[in-house]
Amino acid sequence: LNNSALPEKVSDVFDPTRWRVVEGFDFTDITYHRQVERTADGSIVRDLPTVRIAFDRPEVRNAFRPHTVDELYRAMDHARMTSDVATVLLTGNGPSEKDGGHAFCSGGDQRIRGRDGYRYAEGETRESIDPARAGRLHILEVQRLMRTMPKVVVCVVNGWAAGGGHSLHVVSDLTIASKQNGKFKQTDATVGSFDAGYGSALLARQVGQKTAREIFFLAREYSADDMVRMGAVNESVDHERLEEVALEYAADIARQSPQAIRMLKFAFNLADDGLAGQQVFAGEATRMAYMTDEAVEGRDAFLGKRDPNWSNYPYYF
Ligand code: S0N
Repeated sequence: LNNSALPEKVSDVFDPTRWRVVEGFDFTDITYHRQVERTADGSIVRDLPTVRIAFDRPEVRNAFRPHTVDELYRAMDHARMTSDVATVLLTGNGPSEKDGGHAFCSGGDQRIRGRDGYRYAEGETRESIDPARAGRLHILEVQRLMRTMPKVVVCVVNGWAAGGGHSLHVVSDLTIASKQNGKFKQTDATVGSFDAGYGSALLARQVGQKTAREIFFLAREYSADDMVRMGAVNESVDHERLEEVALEYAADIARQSPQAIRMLKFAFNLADDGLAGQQVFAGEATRMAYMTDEAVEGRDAFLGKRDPNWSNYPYYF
């Protein structure tokens, strides 16, 4: 690989020697890196099967605006379609230069939330705004992509996970969090918003109904250790080791069968996702069925304009 340049150190727990910037994007609100193996002199030997997508607005505790969500979706979708990527780490850059605050993501940017449901950038008005780009609550599209992509999404909570940021960690497959700086607070109701989909219903699956209602209704602050006890976080990790441990998770995931991982992910989702979950699981099952001689016989019989011969394929194994 030619581009062996070390990327900028975007966070206090980011080790530039382990990553390269994914080329072809011009992101302003997020960063997108691919894990690499380097020689001692820094040359890249090969790509490894993990990507790191990070909110990059530490001055607002990594709150997302519509443009951030557009970028997040594009990076996630690129990771989805990169066949040798097994794991997506979703995290936040920083800490903030202004006050040193650590953040994973503080949810929707409240400064641009209009009363009409639109999100206004500075100088924009109801008349000038493009409704197709401004009004959508499309973080929910990112949630669905995280849920349906055939890769493991690990939230690496380096600081505040609040509001819509809290919901992103709930939707992810696994969460690890900084013992010292990971803080969880579901502030949706405080600012008059509510994630009445995955953000609340899945949380209740993870921690139980009473605890989920407490988290939303009281909007209190919880530590990484609290969240591990409740069952919503897999591991609380010393801050300086956070991304190292995330990469250990990714290395373990990469040792498993890709097909088994995605079938398991979709199986874990199936009951909660209803028919949409069944559709995703069934799509994989159909793809696998196409690889059998039996399915090939059905196709060949149709193309050969003859009746299929199923005699070699038992009804019971
Ligand atoms: C995260 C908190 C607890 C951190 O507190 P701390 O450390 O005391 O820092 P602050 O001084 O409060 O913040 C530092 C600077 O960052 C700005 N800032 C922080 N969060 C946001 C934000 N979300 N939007 C805009 N700015 C933010 C502060 O203003 C401050 O700036 P300066 O220094 O200039 O004053 C604390 O910051 C906090 O509580 N933040 C707000 C958390 C919140 O309420 N988020 C929104 C909750 N709602 C959603 O996320 C919507 C959910 C969602 O997206 C969604 C879900 C379903 C359907 C649709 C949607 C949708 O709306 O799209």
